[in-house]
Amino acid sequence: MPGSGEGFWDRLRRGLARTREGLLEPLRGTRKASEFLDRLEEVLLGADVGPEETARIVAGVRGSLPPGEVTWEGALAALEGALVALLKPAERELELPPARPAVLLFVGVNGSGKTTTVAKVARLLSGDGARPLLVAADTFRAAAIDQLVDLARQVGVEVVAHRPGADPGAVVHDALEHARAAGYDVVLVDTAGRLQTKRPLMEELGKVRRVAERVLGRAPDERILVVDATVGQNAISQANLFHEAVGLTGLVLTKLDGTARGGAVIPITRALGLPVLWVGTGEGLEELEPFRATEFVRALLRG
Ligand SMILES: Nc1nc2c(ncn2[C@@H]2O[C@H](COP(=O)(O)OP(=O)(O)OP(=O)(O)O)[C@@H](O)[C@H]2O)c(=O)[nH]1
Ligand SMILES: [Mg+2]
Repeated sequence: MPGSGEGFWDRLRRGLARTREGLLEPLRGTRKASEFLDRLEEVLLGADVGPEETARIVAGVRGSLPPGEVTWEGALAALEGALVALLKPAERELELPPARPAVLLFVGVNGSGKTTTVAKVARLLSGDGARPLLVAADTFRAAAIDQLVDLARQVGVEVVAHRPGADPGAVVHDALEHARAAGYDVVLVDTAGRLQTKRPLMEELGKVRRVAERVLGRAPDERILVVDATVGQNAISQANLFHEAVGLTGLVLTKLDGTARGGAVIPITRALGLPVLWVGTGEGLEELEPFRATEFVRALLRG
């Protein structure tokens, strides 16, 4: 199994390998600051960093490079500093509120990695000694329910599920009542990514949020958008729709291992003003890392 026995650092490094190669290979061998900056602009745009943030990074690097000849180490250190400065504000660790159960709602487009991420987060929370309960609120496909039930078994946590086609609001209602009565610490709600029925997805998600408000007297504590990093900057327009429906509080960026466009993390978090809680670096259930700007950038550049 890829990733087993590896630490956080190894998984992150491996997960970012494709982005790293795309970013650094074209820069190697540059001697002049001006040449480095020109090539840097090209590779950042190619890594889906976006024009605005690319300009910001290039300006940051220019400010800390001596004019004329540069060493590879000096150029790398300047780039590292500029990237960390940009990403630091996007760093936030999950903190569960004192109220029990805490509720985390996971949303996102079809195939972005929601169900897998729910299981990965449950695994992390169990490891920290919390008692998580999963909720199969993607009732549209039987396979979606089976997938969550199967992952829950692998992670060793409980799951509440209804029949396929059931009302997602009703599943969430039952799960929250059960979690409260049985003393669960945290409820993780997996939702549908696409509905081909008459029920529009955003309306349904809004309803799930309101059910939680009715049962708990507050909105789900986190409304987390799961974003597939391989779609790059397209994620920004998707995110706006989900933000309108549930009021997002954070992001998870998945499939960083499968893309050379990991640079999209920069425009995505900046455009949305949302923190990144975790990054997914593989299909394995242990392949989810908390997002820390310094380590992320070091793994990206130094591998
Ligand atoms: N390589 C890689 N694959 C991932 C990662 N996260 C999820 N996947 C894979 O992406 C595919 C879709 O994941 P799901 O968790 O089913 O996605 P979803 O958002 O629940 O999909 P729907 O319920 O159909 O909307 C699966 O094959 C996962 O194994 C990741 O970080 N890296
Ligand atoms: Mg799913």
